[in-house]
Amino acid sequence: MTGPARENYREDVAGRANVEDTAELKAYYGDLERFEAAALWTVANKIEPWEPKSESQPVLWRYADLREPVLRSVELVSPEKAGRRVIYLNNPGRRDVAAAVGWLYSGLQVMKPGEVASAHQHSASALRFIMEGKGAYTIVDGHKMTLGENDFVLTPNGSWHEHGVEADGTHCIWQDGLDIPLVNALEANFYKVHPNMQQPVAYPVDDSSYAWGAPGLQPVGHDWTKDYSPLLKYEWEPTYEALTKYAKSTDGSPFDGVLMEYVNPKTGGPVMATIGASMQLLRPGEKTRAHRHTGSSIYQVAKGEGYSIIGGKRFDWKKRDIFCVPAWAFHEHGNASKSDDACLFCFNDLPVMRALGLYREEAFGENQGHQPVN
Ligand code: GTQ
Repeated sequence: MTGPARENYREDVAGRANVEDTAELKAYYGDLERFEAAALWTVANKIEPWEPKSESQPVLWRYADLREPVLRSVELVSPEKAGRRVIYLNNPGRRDVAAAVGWLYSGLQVMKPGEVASAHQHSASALRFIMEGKGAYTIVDGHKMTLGENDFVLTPNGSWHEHGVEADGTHCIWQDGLDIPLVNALEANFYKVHPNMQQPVAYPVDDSSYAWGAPGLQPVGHDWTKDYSPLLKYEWEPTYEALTKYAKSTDGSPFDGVLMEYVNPKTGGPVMATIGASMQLLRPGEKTRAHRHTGSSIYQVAKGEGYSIIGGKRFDWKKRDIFCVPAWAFHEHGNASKSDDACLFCFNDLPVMRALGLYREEAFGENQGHQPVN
């Protein structure tokens, strides 16, 4: 028989596949192949690992490395030609699906004053986290939002959205986060360009935050009929204030410090069906314990400096750096400063894990028995 040797993933553990290759079996596998079929026992141990095995590597993307190349793209391509001028984060283990980690995509988008990107919609859900610049805005289904540093904005799946920078603004850079790889894996991705390339602003600017952004209060008689969150922009100042106030009343999580999730005020649940987001505060000198969980996360340092140990590797970070935590990788965080707090913005696919009944979590040193016993 010609062709590449067929792989046979054997394990010498009771209950696992362990069939030796014989000439007769090899011929049999060849016969099956002709009918687009194969013997499960040759791949069972691979497709049913004892525990999740992420293809993704832990990566730190330093802003000091990326800022210049991102700005250089402004001279090299126009948003008209590029569609969107974005430099995306390409995890070495996930280049085939353009993921930053797991099934999540992320990129740095840059626009100069007066530029606008064309309005579009897609089945992927998206968010932005503003890194630098003045005058950035996003329009989502007619709701225009002005954006400043560390503001977080949603562009839910199916919504018409576009981004721009006002003529009197400065160069703006923000992080995009999308579930493009997931939606492509599910083979459910559609894309449309707006028929007029741009959409009209249909409501007072920042109306979404004015109506829905007050903590603990909701507008009465406001008929919100869309299935996505009516709050589309989460500003930095109230977020930081909420964290510092919460820090006065809690020891925080041993794994995450003082952690708050951004929520859809209508449901109290995650900001989008497939993407969750949070901001966490590490107190001066705080070091967390290590844990791991299913689901992938991408962090951006919103404030301060420190380090994270991810899958046994140490990454030292400072403001605007981005790093990822692959599924089921142990991770812990530390604030390097003895006097200032540090804040980490995070987005993740935990809502998918939870909705599908796949969420699992484990503290370091408390192995719950996923390993082979012999
Ligand atoms: O603006 O919706 O970085 O569709 C990649 C794909 C941003 C967007 C990206 C996108 C967007």
